[in-house]
Amino acid sequence: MKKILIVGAGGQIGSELVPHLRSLYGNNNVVAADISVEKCKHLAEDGPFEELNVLDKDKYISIVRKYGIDSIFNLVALLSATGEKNPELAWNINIGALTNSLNIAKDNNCAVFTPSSIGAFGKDTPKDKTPQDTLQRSNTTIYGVCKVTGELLSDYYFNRFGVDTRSVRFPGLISYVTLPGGGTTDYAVEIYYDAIRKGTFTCNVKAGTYMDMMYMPDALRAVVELMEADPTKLKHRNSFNIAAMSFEPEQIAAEIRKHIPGFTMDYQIDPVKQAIADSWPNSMDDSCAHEEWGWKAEYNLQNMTTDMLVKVKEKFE
Ligand code: AKB
Repeated sequence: MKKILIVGAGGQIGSELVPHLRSLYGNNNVVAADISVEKCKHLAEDGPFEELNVLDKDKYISIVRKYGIDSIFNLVALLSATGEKNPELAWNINIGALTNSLNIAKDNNCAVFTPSSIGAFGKDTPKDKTPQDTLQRSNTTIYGVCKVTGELLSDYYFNRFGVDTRSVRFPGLISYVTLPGGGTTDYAVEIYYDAIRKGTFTCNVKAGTYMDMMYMPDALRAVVELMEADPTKLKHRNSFNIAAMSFEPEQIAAEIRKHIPGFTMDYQIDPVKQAIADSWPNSMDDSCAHEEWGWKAEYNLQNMTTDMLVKVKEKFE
C-alpha cells in the first residue's frame, strides 16, 4: 500500500484508522474522504481530505486518479439497527458504496478492503465457535443481507477480474474516540461512558446475550496485517472471522465493578436490537485468520476495560 483512500472516514472505524495508517505510511499518502468535512475536521487538518458522497461515481473516480490511489478502504455503511429503520436506504448506501468501490478499483488497479461483520451470520448458523465456512442465511436484517452480498461480490471481483479484495468479519468494536451509531453492539461502548459519568447504565439487550467484541487497537492492527499479508498464503479473502472476546452484559458490568465498585446496571430491552443480537453468533472461530495471516488478538475483557475506563475518564476531565 502506497497511496490509500479511506471513504466513510469520519465514522467509528475511520476516525481511528486514518491516523493509524498515516502514522505507518505517512500523512500525505493517506487520503480521508467523507460526505462532509464538518464531522472530521481533525482528519482534514492532519493530511489530505476530500468531501465525497460515495454514490457520486464521477467524483470518486476523479479523487482516485488525482492522488494515484492504489488501495481503497470502503468504510461506508449504515449499521444493523439503523438499517432496520430504512432498509431501502441501507441497501442503496451500503451496496452503492461497495459496487462503486469495486468497479473503480477494477478500472484503476486498486486493492479494496471492505469490513464484513458478525452480522453476516444468521439464526441458523452454528452459534458457538462459528466456523469460517458455514451457513450464512442472514435474512432477518438488511445489514446482514448487505454483508453477505458484499462478501460474495468482493470474492467475485477477485475471481473474475483479479481485484485484490480482502475483508474481515468484525465483532462489535469498542473504542473511546468516536461513538458508534445505530449498531446492536453499541451498548458495550455506551456502558463505559455511563459508568464514568453516572455510575449506572441501562442495557438494551438481555442478560445472557453473548456477542463477539473487539477493542479498536486490535481491529486496526487486523486491517493492516490482512492488507499487508502475502497473497499466496490467503485461501480465503472475503471475509475472515476474527475474534478477541465474547461476553454478555453481566460480565462486562462485573468487570467495570472491579474499578468502580458502586456501578449498577438495569435493563430496558430494545426488541429490534435483541432480535438482531439473537440471530448473531455467541463467538467465532478465527483459526483460518490465524493460519493464513497470523492473526492474534491482544486485548481481552480485562485489559480492554482497564484501558477504556482510563481513556473515557480523560475525555471528561
Ligand atoms: C452492529 O452492531 O451493527 C455492528 C456490527 C457488529 O457489525 N457493530
